[in-house]
Amino acid sequence: MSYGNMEEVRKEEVEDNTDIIMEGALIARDRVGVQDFVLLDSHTSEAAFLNNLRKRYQENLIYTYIGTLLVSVNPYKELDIYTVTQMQLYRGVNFFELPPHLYAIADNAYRVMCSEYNNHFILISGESGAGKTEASKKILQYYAVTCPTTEQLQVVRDRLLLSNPVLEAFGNAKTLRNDNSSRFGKYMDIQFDFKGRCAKVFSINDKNDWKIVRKAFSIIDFTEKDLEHLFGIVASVLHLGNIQFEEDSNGHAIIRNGTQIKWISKLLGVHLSILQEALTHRKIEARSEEVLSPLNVDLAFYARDAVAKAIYGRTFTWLVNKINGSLANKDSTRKTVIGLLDIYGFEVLDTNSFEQFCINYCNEKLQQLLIEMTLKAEQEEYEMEGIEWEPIPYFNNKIICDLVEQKHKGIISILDEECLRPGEATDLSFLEKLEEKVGDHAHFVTRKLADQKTRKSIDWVDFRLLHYAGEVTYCAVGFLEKNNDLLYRNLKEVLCNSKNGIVRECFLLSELDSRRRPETVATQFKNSLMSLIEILMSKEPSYVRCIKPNENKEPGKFDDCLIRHQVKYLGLMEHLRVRRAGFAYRRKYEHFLQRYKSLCPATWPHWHGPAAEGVERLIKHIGYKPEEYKLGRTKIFIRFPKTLFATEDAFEIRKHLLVSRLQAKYKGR
Ligand code: AOV
Ligand code: MG
Repeated sequence: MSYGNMEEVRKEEVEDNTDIIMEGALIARDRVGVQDFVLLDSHTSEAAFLNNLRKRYQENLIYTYIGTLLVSVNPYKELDIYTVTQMQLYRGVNFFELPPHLYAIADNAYRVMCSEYNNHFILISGESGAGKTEASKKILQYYAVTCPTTEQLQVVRDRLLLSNPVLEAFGNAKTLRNDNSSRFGKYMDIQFDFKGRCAKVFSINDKNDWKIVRKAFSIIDFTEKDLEHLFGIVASVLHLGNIQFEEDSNGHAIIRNGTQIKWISKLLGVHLSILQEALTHRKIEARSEEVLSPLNVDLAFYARDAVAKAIYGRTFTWLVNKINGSLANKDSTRKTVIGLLDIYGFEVLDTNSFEQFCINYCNEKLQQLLIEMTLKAEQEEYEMEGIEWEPIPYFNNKIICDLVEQKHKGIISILDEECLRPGEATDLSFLEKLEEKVGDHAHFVTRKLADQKTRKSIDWVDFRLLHYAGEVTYCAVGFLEKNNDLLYRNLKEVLCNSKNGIVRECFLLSELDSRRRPETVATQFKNSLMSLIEILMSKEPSYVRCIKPNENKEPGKFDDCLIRHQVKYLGLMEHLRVRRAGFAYRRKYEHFLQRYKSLCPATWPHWHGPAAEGVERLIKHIGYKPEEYKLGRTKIFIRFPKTLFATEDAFEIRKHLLVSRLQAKYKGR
């Protein structure tokens, strides 16, 4: 862009500073790489990409852009880049003027939201241990500290922050992949309004210790009674895990040691002998009679685990609902939101079961969303707008999502069908059905099919899915049971009559009357994913892609092979290619003109012709060069961010000028 005509509105120092920054950047570039992959000199090879990422990582520069997408590599050590001073630095600054940072992404989402009055979301993705949860917490802290808010919204945000340690205390666990692995997905809406008051600095200590969790509970409206009941539940679940069974002379299960069960009955407020009976018997309805049938040891262990899982699972849901309730904003004036999504990352453990299947399916869906909203949508838009474009090929993982979720044909449907045949179906018959129905799918392998498709051996109870992020072998054992998640009726009855208020809220008597078959776990999971995707699709996206640098949680270790694999499956190279060939920004003619019309005498204060023509006049006046933009059917496409930023700067200066003129005029009266 030539700055010729902008000089009247653009301060000299701005340019001078830019020059200094640019010069410094060039000198540093050799050592620390480029901060935006789009600026890489060489052609967009994977080697150059990795090289740049490695250089930066070794200098503790863990963030790099691809256009407006942020790539983050987990440092596995504390860096001094999350201070309040740093937060203030990123406030209101144009994207590329400072080193890449989560704060820049957060700030940018906030500013676009303010200028366009629309809702946003920040999607943080990457595999287990890549740093998603840490990133989401840092973004939340950024908003809490820097964004102006009303007192009422501040309360909601403080609660949102405080809900984190509580949810983590209940929803995280150590896994092979991550010491603090999220076992639940979390979607938060951060609400904003534009009155621009009183930013209050809120100091955050996210050490997940007990005191903080206790304190957090009291702030998010938990009473002492709630807490007593909640901790009673946690303790009872731990005791349940210690219960052992042995066989009596008839081969029936009996509880080995009476101490644990006494504690449980006390903690849950249920009758001891009824609980004992419920853990070792099953109530069967035969005609109009109810018969108690004793369980064998295996079934008793199953009942024990099922009840522990049900109590913990439902209590967690109760907790989330309670927190959501305390976050609900009673103020009815229109608010815009920035949604923050942090889920469990793609994971491959030594043995992968139904849980990994759900987690990896969820990651598959989010990858699909990202593809739909970036690679696909972007290229389709060029075509629609009549912009010349050489299509860039990419792997679309929709085929894998379909394999899992398609009605009647997908893995979840097949699993659900098997769950409808109690007594007949087994995990193995499920495996056989899979072979029969999806055996010839390119992304599905079992032992029967292994020879044709892969050389790696596979056990006879296993099936393998070729996910976007790599192959995962799932052990089919337990799939039916986990998907059904059946709790014996008499155990439910015991819990419905509990004196523990939370347990009673979680197990409603009405459930016992209902004859309707509850939805299976996989179907519930699929449905909630679908509604999440729907919510996200209605918002403007920003992306953070997290990369895990090594398998040992070791600071500073950059494992080339592991990182190359992630760069590949995250589709970062394709993203870069689309970015490099494409346009960083696009705006509808109407919006562009509305915002910048004051920069050109022909369009200010009103332009009466078609918006497209107004924009043409405007950019001619401010001196856009032909290679900097293209005009589509309904939008202007701007190739480089710096062009838009220069325009934005000019606009800001112009605005101040106009305001001060106006003020002078009023004073003069
Ligand atoms: P995840 O959320 O992506 O995994 P976390 O955010 O829990 O991963 O990160 C794992 C660990 O990496 C953290 O406990 C920190 O020790 C370290 N870490 C991550 N990001 C940073 C950072 N910016 N600075 C310093 N240390 C960091 V999972 O929840 O398992 O998918 O389901
Ligand atoms: Mg996490």
